[in-house]
Amino acid sequence: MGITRRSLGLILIGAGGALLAGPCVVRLLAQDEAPNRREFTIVAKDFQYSPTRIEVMQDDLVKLTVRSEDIAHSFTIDQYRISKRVPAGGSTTFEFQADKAGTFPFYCALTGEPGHRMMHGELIVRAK
Ligand SMILES: [Cu+2]
Repeated sequence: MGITRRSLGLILIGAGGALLAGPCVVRLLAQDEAPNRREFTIVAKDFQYSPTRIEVMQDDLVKLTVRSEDIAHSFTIDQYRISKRVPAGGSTTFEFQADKAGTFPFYCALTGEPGHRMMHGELIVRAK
């Protein structure tokens, strides 16, 4: 008995099929676990942010635009090491992955005028 040429061919085809199936399975899983994309715009004006509260799920990919409708401001979240300057009358857009769950204050770190210190809000990241 032993392996005939024909059955050897079938075995090889079988092995090839398994190899091809491998990456497909991985790709499907990766798609399943792809982070949700969330998009927000925060307006800074009169030493206030609006809205003052942003809520996302842990691991969401967050795209944030912060727009100033008056003077220059900043947008800072210490725990996420985010600190962005927002130009007067302009905006800044950035992305981050909300991988840490919890409530994280955001604030304006500029010091030129006392009003900046009143600018507060919070990012809420709900645990998965
Ligand atoms: Cu400010």
